[in-house]
Amino acid sequence: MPDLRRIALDDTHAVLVGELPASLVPDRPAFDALWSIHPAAFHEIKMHGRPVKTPRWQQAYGADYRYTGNTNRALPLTPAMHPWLRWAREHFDPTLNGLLLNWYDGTADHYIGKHRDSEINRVEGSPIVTLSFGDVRMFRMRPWRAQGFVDVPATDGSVIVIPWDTNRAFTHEVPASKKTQGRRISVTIRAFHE
Ligand SMILES: O=C(O)CCC(=O)C(=O)O
Repeated sequence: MPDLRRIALDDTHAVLVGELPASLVPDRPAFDALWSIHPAAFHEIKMHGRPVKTPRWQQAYGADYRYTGNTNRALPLTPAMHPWLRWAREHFDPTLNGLLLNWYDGTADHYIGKHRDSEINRVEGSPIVTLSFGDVRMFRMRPWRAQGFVDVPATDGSVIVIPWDTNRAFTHEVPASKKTQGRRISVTIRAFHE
């Protein structure tokens, strides 16, 4: 098990935070290569029945992901992605099988709004593992339908694990900020039924 810090959100819920081994953190050329494969178009979701383009690029790999009224059709994993999935399966849950990448361009104010991850077709009890590369951004946890928040810095090479029950009780988001004008890529890893 990697060294993980437990950040308590209330009496029973927490997120776990740690670091990827340095060998799995992309160096600058590898980061640029990963950045270059972001989709040309923004993924479309449905909000209140209307099509809305997500304010960041998103692409599923390995397993389709259905959320907010649409399906993100998966591409095959690239060679760079296999070691991340292998590592997450070994340390957190062997059923993890799908990646969703998010590309955030700080100069374009990219963000993800508060949400709980969809449970459609996900393996009950499995965690969401998020790897962060590039510029630091805040990963904000809020209690579902209550006030307050906890910010967890998502630094280059960090790992944030959201257990199943925490995703039910807390939303997460990555807000835009004038202070963060760089590029960030998140690799989010989930377990889906085949
Ligand atoms: O980019 C992140 O760290 C969060 C991504 C996220 O919340 C999601 O893919 O559901």
